[in-house]
Amino acid sequence: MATLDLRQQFPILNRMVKGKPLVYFDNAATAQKPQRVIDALTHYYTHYNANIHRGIHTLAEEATAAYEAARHTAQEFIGAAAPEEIIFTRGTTEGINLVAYTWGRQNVGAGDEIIISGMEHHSNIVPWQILCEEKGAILKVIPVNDNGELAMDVYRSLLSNKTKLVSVVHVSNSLGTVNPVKEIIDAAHRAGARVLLDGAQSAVHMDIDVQAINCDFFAFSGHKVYGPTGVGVLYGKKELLESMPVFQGGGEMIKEVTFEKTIYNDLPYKYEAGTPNIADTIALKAALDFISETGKQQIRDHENELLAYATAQLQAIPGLTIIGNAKEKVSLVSFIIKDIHPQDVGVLLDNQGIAVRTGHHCTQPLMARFGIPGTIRASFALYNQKEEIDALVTSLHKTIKMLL
Ligand code: C6P
Repeated sequence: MATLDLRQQFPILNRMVKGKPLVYFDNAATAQKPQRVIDALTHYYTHYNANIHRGIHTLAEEATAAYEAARHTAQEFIGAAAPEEIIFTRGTTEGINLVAYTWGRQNVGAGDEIIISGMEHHSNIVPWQILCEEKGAILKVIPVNDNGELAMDVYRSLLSNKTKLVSVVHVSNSLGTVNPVKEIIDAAHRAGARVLLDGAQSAVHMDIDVQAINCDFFAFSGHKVYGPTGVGVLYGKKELLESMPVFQGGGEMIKEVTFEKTIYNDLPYKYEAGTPNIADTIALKAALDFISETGKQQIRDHENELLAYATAQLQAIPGLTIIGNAKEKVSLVSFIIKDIHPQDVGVLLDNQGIAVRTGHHCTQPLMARFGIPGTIRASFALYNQKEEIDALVTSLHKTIKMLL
């Protein structure tokens, strides 16, 4: 893959940090934006800023058309059957909460069970805890083995006719593990449960086909797929979305309001109350087009190469331990170095212009499972290069000398 050509499309990668060229390895937190995404935002505000679905004037029609075009692109990007199955949200967190507050309230009762996994992000733990507390339901957790993989035999034994929902992360943000979601979904369906996939980390790295894997819900965030912050997608099977109660009330989600009764709008507008994030949704389309045009397989090949290279280089550093050695991983390496605090490493790397994330990565139970407060996480994107991994390794050697 011509990474140099691709890199040039990301203006931020030209900047210096602390007098050094920026090495951006915090892509799992948020990815950088190609010029065309930045341009889509400016173009909207410069030429056709208007509220959507309401006005009959030219600007409103142009904005509505661009917003709905983004829905079609998102539909194609994840292989949904219909545009009505795409609900625009603020991000993965809001998508999961939407399902917990609507489908969850309607379908989970006292004594029912929800299964999550030991490697969930807090946003796929807390909404279910809130629901379980409210309803008297029980939260069950699939354990994680020493390699950072799910204990699938235990998972199967947790499933029963009490299981109402299995909500698991597709790709772990802290370990990089790719979970066997088809197997998880098929087993859950056999037990009569629904499945939500947290796609926050998978959407950018993997080919997503929600119909082929047959998940019931899939949530992802725009900002991790080279798009803007503040916009995300919740996919739901049409018959489920149709049968669920509404989430927020307000404009746009209604057909008719009287003081006696409100008739709700059709999908997908039923779940999009108020003026949505029009500009960022339009720019999300530019990001998804960018990924599709670049080619997911090409991106994956390049990222796999970076992962293999980084794993080998990092493993060779004395005292460094990689946390998460699953057979199937995306391009992300989490590690600790003896008993050095990850934050100290992060600060010293930043002094060399290298951006990594340190800490618990919003997965405190997972860190507890490994008996550590946190890790240093280097996560790679399509624009990263082997030379940058070399820079990381050199800086780590310097850092270790200073701290040990
Ligand atoms: N993980 C990370 O550095 P939002 O904040 O709604 O866009 O995404 C939440 C979220 C949910 N699930 C997973 C697996 C995630 O990785 C994230 C976001 C970032 O790992 C920020 S904590």
